[in-house]
Amino acid sequence: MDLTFRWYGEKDDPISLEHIRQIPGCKGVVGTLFDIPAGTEWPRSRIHQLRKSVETAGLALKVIESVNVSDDIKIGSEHRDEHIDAYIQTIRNLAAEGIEVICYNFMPVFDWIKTDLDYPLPDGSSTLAFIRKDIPEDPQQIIDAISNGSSDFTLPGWEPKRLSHIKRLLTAYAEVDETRLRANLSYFLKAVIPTCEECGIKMAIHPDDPPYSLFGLPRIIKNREDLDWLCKTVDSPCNGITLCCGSIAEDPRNDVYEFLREFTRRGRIHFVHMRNIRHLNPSMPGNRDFYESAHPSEYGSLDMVEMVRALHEYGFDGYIRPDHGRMIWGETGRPGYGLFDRALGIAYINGIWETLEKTSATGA
Ligand code: DNO
Repeated sequence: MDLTFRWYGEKDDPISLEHIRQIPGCKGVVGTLFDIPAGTEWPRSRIHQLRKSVETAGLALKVIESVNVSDDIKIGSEHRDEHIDAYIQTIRNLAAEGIEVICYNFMPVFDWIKTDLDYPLPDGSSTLAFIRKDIPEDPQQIIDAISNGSSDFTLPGWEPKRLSHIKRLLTAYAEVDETRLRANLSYFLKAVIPTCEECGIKMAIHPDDPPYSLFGLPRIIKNREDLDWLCKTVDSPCNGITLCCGSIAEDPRNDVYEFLREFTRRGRIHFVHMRNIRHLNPSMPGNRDFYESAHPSEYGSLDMVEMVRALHEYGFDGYIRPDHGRMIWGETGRPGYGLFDRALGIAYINGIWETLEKTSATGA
């Protein structure tokens, strides 16, 4: 298991590689080429440059988050084969630079959705939150809210250029129901997984966040059945999962501990986003509002030791990154992606892992 830290690149991230290197236990960076639009090949020279800068800082670059899948592929438009060809070439280029895991998602239009990027907590920090009643009727309003709340940073999955055509995009998805979206994901995987097998890259799908439909858009990676379907649709160890604990646990019917155990046992979890969330009013039937808490168990609704134990018990040997962090100690930056709280997250996860290693070795 290696702990990693998401980094958006020299031009796009206020956090430096030098600072990331000083986080105890952090072995690598989860990188991206943020400026390349979905559907376009990532040139090998750009990947090489990124790898060199990460390695020069004493860190490893083994995971990419994300190589985004274009809307044309998700919709199944006439351009999808062209875009899939570019994706396949990107896989080859990444493999040639030593990348092992590609995190991606198959969520239509919107990647993750939160209603508040600056939700105040009693200790004076702030965090991301999802309050159902604050989801507007008009999707343009959520685009504006996210863009206004993100302090001039582009957030992953919320590319202003792509979303500037929101009406056109939603119309293009009008015919895409769950069945069709599933068929399109299957088509994509059948096309790319043979290349992954050939060059040793693992695809790791990110679950839907939140794990249910909003704005009438289909959601197909939201529960145990969906993950089972994914594994079976192309039955290859290269066709795997980014187990985002927070996204899965947002629906209290999902048993995140069981998912971690089951899919690690099956060798299908290649990457984990570790985060804790606190459900708001959990006793209210059907209520799935929550905020992203500090990592330690006592602050949220999830038992972090049990989550790490599930991975440890089944010999997880992939990559973990702390997921979003709160903004603490006066830090400002890309919401969810500051330095301090995520660094605390790594230290905490590392401590749990070391304890499990030592106690399991001595049988304590
Ligand atoms: C949010 C992230 C997602 C994730 C993508 C993967 O902060 O967890 O944007 O990177 O869904 O493609």
